[in-house]
Amino acid sequence: MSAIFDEIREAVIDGDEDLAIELAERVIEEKLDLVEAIEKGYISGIEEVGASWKAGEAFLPDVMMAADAMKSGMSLLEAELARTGGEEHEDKGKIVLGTVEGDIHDIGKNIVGALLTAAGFKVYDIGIDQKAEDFIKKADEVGATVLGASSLLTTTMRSQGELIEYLEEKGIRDKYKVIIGGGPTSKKWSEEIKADGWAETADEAVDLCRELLG
Ligand code: B12
Repeated sequence: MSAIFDEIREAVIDGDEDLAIELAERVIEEKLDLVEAIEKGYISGIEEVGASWKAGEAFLPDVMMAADAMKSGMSLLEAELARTGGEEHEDKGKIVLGTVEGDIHDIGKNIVGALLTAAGFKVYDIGIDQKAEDFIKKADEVGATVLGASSLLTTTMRSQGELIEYLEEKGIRDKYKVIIGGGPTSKKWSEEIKADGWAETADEAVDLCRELLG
């Protein structure tokens, strides 16, 4: 069974989108563990590519192709997770998740979304480059009480603080729990901007939401 997870990992590393999709379809068809496929296949692959880039061994197009392969494959598994896991735990809580304004990185956010969905939360992903207003608009529309903001750039981190300032200005800070994450963020930063929580990894993000919504 683990052979297919290795194949997924390799497909992501090679940036082979068609294969990444085909393998996701096989995982669903063969009723394999969806979370295991995400973690041991797609996440493991993209981590490897990220490390290669950091070490100067991969180029930007390689990273983009790998990200696209991961995204396409994972989107099928996420839909399946929502279909099979969503209903029985639908009372666990609603979370709006997005990448802040000016930032287009979404790999980490997508992983967080996938694991939260797998844990039984209802996740509304508003995508990349999102303003404070966009988070709140979606939360109001669906009745979500947690806002999750991702940032991967030191230049866009401040938008996480601006989201909280916006809530304060509108007098609705108490309506929501704001959690943040992403490469350059830290517990110290989350305390500085008065966020309700920070997580270093997607697993920790799940624990955090359990604490906040439990
Ligand atoms: C992939 C990547 C890209 C891809 C993005 C593809 C995509 N669809 O996301 C592409 C090639 C498009 C890209 C573009 C750019 N990038 Co880039 N990119 C990366 C890279 C290699 C990996 C990031 C990543 O996906 N990591 C893997 C994921 C799993 O980790 P993660 O995001 O941190 O998420 C985890 C946790 O942080 C947490 N988490 C994440 N979000 C959230 C949210 C919540 C609520 C919670 C609780 C937790 C949480 O859980 C996740 C899972 O465990 C990093 C380098 C690196 N090694 O980090 C650079 C990096 C982030 N990029 C960088 C830069 C500079 C750029 C560009 C500006 C480059 C350019 N000159 O054009 C542009 C940005 C354009 C923009 N406006 O956003 C810099 C940022 C430097 C800085 N200090 O600000 C980095 C650090 C590279 C470097 N060393 O210089 N990039």
